Amino acid sequence: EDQKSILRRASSRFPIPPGAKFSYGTAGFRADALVLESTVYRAGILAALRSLKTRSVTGLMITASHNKISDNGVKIADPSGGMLTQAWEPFADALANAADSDSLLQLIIEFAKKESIVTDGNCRAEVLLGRDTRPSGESLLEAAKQGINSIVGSAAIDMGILTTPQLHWMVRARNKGMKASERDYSEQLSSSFRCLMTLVPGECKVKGTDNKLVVDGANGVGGGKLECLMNMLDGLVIEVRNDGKGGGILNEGVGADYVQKEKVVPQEFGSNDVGMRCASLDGDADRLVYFIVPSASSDNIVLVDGDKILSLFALFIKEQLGILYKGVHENNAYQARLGVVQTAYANGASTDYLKGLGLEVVLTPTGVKFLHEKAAEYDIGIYFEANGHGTILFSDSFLCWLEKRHNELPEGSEQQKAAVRLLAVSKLVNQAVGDAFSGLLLVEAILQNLNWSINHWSELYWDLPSRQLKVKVMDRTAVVTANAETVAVKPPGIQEAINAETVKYPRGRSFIRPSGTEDVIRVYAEASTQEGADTLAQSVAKLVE
Ligand code: NG1
Ligand code: ZN
Repeated sequence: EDQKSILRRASSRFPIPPGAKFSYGTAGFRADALVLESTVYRAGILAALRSLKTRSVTGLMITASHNKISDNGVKIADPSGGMLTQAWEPFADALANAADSDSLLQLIIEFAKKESIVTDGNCRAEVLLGRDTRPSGESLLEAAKQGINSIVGSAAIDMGILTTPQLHWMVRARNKGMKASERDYSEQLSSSFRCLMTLVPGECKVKGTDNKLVVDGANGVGGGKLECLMNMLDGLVIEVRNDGKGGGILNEGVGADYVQKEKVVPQEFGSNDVGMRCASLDGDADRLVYFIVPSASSDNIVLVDGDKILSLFALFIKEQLGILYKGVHENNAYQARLGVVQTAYANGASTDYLKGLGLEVVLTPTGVKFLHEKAAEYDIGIYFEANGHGTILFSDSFLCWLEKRHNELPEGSEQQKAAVRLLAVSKLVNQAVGDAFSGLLLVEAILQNLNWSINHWSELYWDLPSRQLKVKVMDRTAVVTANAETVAVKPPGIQEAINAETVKYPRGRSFIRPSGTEDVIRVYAEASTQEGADTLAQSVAKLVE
């Protein structure tokens, strides 16, 4: 059977639901799982074509992250392990929205021609598949496989139930010729974590259960996976709750998104946890926030968000670089460019703090693809969204220099230890995407290295009070933004109106933008008081309605 008839036959089994309109958005396609089969089938085709084009392994992940359990979604991992190249997003949209088998076929033929992709079976495509714990995942995975198999010469390799960052890590590892199983992932994380822990200054203060970390697994894939990883770690006691085995519902009253947005304790946490170090993962474990339960009498938490994780990482890395370069003449050392990347959602106090450390801070639009791309311009690029998605990227040239430097430095010297720590961080931290596990292990290792409590960390700076609202609108594309989403250029006049509201509040700041994952306009406001932030957000929301 030839390529055309295979595609025509297979695609006719996955008709697009009437009236559906899909958009690749901030993080792939997302919708109610019931309408997603055709989209996932077509994403399978896309992943196979991308693999053929790049002559590398690509990935396809089925997840809707922090969204409700009845939703699902699909995203493609590029050969680097990062997000699908933005250049292919219009094709992704066109594929997902093709009205029938004929127009789908036509699109594929034209695109393949334009990109010089040959589907004669001589070139092999390989796509790694992963899914989270959503019940709809199994049938959607089948649709993805059929999509991949619709491209002649393609192989779909099912890696099973995984966290999103595990799948991305595997794609990257495969293309680097490294071993790429889940076991290999766990070994890399646990061995680099152990390395950082052996360099904790002074005697090891470990670690009765009084120093334990309590983790909210969002009733998603992360809880169970973390329990496996835990068995390979020393010097860290973790108790996992909401691991999905106790009957709780995915992302309902639990998880990093809930904790960060609502700022209240997740389910299964409460008065017994007062003062403990707590952390929350999201449904597919690519986001991480920490929190403290300050008192038994209320549901409120002290949130230690992505901005503060970023600040801890930046501070630690800057300190290690300082030790490494001590006494070295500028001309003799590789001058590592350290950069910090945030979005407009970063709390203003965090940006002030980071700039106060003398760091270069840049803003990009929302969405990991933008932050990641920017961070990759530095030798050490640290990026985080306030919601807890982020990582640290190291350039090959810097790592190469660091390896060399490490071998030259006197054995056991402070300088060499700094080099070892930086090398360990580069292995611990997922280089493909934000990863709650590597983030968590790095936070824990740094707190140990600095001998800091979570309270000390939390008090690095005080967050400005903030408020986020969403406004349902007829057409969210009516809002167009510029300058990393800090300014609304359309509809005309709205930015002036926002400015007029904002100046009424000390330390006021506010912006609007269309969501890339939901059909809403998001409103963000911060001010010197919570009441100020709340009323500012409300008045800006009124302008949008
Ligand atoms: P949208 O819906 O575009 O705001 C949300 C998050 C992003 C990112 C994506 C993907 C906020 C304000 N936005 O995007 O940061 O995580 O989902 O999951 O949290
Ligand atoms: Zn997620």
